[in-house]
Amino acid sequence: MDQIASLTTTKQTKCTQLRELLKSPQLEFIMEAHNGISARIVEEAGFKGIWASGLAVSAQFGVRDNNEASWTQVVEMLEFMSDVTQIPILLDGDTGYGNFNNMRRLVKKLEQRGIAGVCIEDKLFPKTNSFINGSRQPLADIDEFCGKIKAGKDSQTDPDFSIVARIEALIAGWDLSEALRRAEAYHAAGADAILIHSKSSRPDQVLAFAEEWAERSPLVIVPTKYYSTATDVFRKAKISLVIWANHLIRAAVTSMQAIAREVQASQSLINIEDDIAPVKEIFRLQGADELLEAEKRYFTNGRNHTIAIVLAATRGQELQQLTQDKPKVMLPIGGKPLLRLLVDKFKKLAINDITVVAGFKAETIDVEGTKVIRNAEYETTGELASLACASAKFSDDMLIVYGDLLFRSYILRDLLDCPGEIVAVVDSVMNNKSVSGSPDYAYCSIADDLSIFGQDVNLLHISARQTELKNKSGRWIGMLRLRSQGKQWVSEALNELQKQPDFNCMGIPELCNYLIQQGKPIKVLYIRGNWLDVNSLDDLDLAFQLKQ
Ligand code: SPV
Ligand code: MG
Repeated sequence: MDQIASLTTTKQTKCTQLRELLKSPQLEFIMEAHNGISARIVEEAGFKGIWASGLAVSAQFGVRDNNEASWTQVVEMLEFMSDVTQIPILLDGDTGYGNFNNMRRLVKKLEQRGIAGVCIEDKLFPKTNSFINGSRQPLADIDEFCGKIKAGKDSQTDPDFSIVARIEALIAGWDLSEALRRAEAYHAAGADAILIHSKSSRPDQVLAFAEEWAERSPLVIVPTKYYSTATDVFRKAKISLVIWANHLIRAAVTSMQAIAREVQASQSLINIEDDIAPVKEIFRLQGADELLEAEKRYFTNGRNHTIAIVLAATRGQELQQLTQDKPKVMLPIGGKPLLRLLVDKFKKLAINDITVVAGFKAETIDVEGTKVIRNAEYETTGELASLACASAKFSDDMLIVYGDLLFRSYILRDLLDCPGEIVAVVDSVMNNKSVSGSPDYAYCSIADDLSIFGQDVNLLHISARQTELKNKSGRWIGMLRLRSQGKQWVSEALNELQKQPDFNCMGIPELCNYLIQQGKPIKVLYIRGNWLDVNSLDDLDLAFQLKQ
């Protein structure tokens, strides 16, 4: 039942939400915001609505609260505020920015920008903030102001858009009866609520008004000056809505002044860094995560958001002394670590989400633009265990690559273009001199016909050992590409293989063979040379040539 109720609430338009706040039998509160980020902060704090304060919006523009910012500039800002929040915004619309005609256009534009209501005050354009020489400010003619309210009400298309009429009589030095006379007239003209404003430091004026008004319509107050009044007093007086009108801009000013002074004086950031929001918090408030998610969905460059998992847990014992204090992926090739060269190849093709599974001397793996995951059991486990360590990173478009691999960029480009749920890159040049180490022979359904057009070839088996099978088609180079279904197959296979006693000895070839046995097709992309895996000192020299 509760669930149904909350579902209905979330479907309400912003106009309806504001109207319900005004009509709510309990005391409600809205909080000032003056731009997009402060609007989000108000919403996150749990407020049910936002007061787009004229004072605060002017102040954040650095101008006075005297209609110096044009109404369209205000509406522009409102659009930012409304776009990033789900709660209703009540605009402090000053005097309506002109006569009845301006009011008509204002209401129309506010509705178009998702604003739930507007509060207009019975002063003259251009207005001055009520707390500056309030008693010297002339009030609007009652009939003229009623015409503005009527014009606004007649212009709205959402029946729940609210117009709040703000009475400045008490501010301007008139008495309670004038305030009530005006309230009565504005109510009759169609105002959805009355805002009674006071600059007194005590609540007496508004309480007296509330008593006389006797809930004829919702009553709104702005206790900026009588802030020390206990909130329960407002509750008892049957006030509908309290506006905390300018406290976020004031908080921001205090904080910005203190930080600016400190940085200027100390010529350093060291004293303030811990006292201000981390940059990450700004990103969060801006909704950066949502954009990353959206990029995965929409920004495909013709393909999905490809991620790379680099297996780099082994030391590279064959390289002896060189890998005593670092794994071979960190060996410099022409001044750059091998892993850096690999990462650069990825980055060149906009593959920026790169996870390295490290093991031996993992702490020495320090390549900008990569995330390192550790396989703590690297000494007793193999490639599949390392791959399983990265399973949380698996995505619908991913590469699994050995960390000691170097190749010309076109190989990766062609792999990204190659169809198939799982694609293995196979070098059909059997006597490739630049390839050392124990080869992973690939046995494929069709030999490389050297055509420039892709052949439809399936992998039948990979073996590091010579097998009886004669029809070796080439060597798997240590690079796989998985799409969504392929990723699913690999995840399931890892789960199954983990149950087997020899899981810790298994490498990617065993995974491929298992998948093939399960009837999952692995497609083959043939290449002809132009790659190497670094296994020996000679390879390091060759790698230098391939690094470009
Ligand atoms: C505003 O927030 O701009 C207001 C309320 O009009 S007050 O400044 O308290 O008059
Ligand atoms: Mg104002």
